Amino acid sequence: MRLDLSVSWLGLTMTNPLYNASGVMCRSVEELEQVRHSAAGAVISKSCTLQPREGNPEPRYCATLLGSINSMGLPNAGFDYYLDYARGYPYEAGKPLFLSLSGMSLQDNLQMLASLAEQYLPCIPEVNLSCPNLPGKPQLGYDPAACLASLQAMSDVYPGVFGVKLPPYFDPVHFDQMAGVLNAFPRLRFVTCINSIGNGLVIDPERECVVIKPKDGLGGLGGAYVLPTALANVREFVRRLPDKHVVGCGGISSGREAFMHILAGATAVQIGTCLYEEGEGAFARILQELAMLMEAKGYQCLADFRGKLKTL
Ligand code: YRO
Repeated sequence: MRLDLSVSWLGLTMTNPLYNASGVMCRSVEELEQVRHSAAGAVISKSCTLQPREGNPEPRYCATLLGSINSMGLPNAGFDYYLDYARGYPYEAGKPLFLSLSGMSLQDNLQMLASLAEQYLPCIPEVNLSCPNLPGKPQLGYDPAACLASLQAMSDVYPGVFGVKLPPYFDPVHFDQMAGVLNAFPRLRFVTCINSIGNGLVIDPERECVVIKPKDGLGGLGGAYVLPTALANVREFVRRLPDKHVVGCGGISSGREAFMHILAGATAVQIGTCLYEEGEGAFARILQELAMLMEAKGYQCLADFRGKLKTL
């Protein structure tokens, strides 16, 4: 039986549904090239700002048995650096490039999108909505009215297809409100669920101490901690965004979790914590495990089970 793991979406083809989560193995050209030369089906760059940033003091990432916590503080080489990478990107090779944008203000996001728009580069923007809004306000992703206004402005300056990276939501009303906002933008063709679960606190009882330095130890959670939240967000947005794609991100460390995300309706899936811990060999391993699982179940392509999660 021949397996077809390919994904066709946004007018692009990926040989398989796996790629890196933005933030992991994608800050330097060297890292981006590691992902490009791996078994991954696409590449996404670290969220960038107009100016390069050093990010927060270290330690700013820590892995535990169940996942990871980070407060990186948006370390990145600056928009122009990733633009240069996109300019030289060998698009023909069939491994799409996504460029993650996370401006320090709406004005910055508009400037980056306008710049992208005039250059016709072979990459698709994923706007990180976990970006600072105004002091005293929550992150953009947790302020639907601000999202609506920002997406309107971004959609006005950028004439192409784009996506957004969403934080996790925990209330049906918030799913409904966000879906209402997102559905107002037809060129917003995909949403990636989820960013890390914000402001967790990992404690080392031996040292009686936090494990990362920024924010007195608070940071975004990833890995096994977040899998059920990620699956819920994928499934709930798939239900509410019938004309868009949902990319799954959160808690994938083997073929089984990749399978669960696709069963929940994900078109493609991103690997964060597991990639950070294991390196780019994770793509070939997880892909092989997904293929074995599909074979055992008699599925020949992803569409055979995508979104087919059963309820009781
Ligand atoms: O600290 C980060 O760079 C970071 N970590 C995450 O887990 N998700 C993110 O979106 C980011 C960048 C954005 C922000 C959290 C620093 C505002």
